Amino acid sequence: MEFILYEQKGAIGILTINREKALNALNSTVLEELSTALDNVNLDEVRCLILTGAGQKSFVAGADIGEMSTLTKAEGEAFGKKGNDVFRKLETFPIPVIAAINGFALGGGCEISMSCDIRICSENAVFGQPEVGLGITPGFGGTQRLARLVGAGMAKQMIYTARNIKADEALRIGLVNAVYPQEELMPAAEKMANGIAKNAPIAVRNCKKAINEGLDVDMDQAIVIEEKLFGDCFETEDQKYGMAFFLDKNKEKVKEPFKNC
Ligand code: DAK
Repeated sequence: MEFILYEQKGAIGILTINREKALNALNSTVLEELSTALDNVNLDEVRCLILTGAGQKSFVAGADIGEMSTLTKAEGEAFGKKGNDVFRKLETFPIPVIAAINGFALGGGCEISMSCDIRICSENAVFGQPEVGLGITPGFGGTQRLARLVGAGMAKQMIYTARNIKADEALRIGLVNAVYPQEELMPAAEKMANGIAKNAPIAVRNCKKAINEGLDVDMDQAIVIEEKLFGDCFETEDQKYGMAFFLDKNKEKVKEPFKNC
């Protein structure tokens, strides 16, 4: 692939958007390759993904403005669909995805991070939705996901003013979970990913589904979704092993990795 790097490290996978010269801006090729890379993740082995950008300056500086500048209405819609499809693929990807935001996360960059389950960033990270300054609305889910994450008032302020915010403010408003010095970001992301990967995979996947699907419906329906996914964990090898391990009073016993079945 031209713009996507993928590395599997045991039970975690690291996807890197590798278009450093353009600050990892999302053009059509990046979006297509990202979609293919997600399709190729070995879900029998990989239990958590990390998404990051190449270099130390930018995670993703947005959709490619050069490519977008000449689009017709129909082409703009097609570009938007391509982006939305891949963002949705990330959001509904069966295993958790951590965005390790290593610099600029503007426009489509902020939006792609919001399609991930968890966001952590480096101290130099900058977030913003600058679209209204370019004459467009956030088109990759920004108006929807930002409001759900940080509340409508703060999302409206960020989107209407097109003002960028720094890492500390992103932390304060709950857009990211933690901020690290640049050199500590990937080790922290890998540590978190490995921590997730060691838990029962079916249960983790079901938690992701329950949280995502439950947030889209009212509480009565959400509880039914949770019940179903809770029930689905029973009779799995992982549930039997996890509970048997707890009930076994032999303190010398070492916990085996979960088998994902
Ligand atoms: N697109 C294309 N190239 C970009 C880019 C981008 N978004 N951001 C940076 N680059 C390129 C620059 O053009 C420059 O290329 P060369 O001149 O070296 O060839 C190179 O990356 C380095 O950038 P700078 O020289 O500008 O670096 P600085 O450190 O001076 O500034 C910056 C960094 C991040 C502050 C600046 O590059 C910047 O403001 N970039 C644009 C940020 C931005 O406005 N991003 C939002 C884009 S709008 C839609 C769906 C989604 C969207 C739209 C429609 N539909 C539903 C249709 C999404 C829209 C967006 O994301």
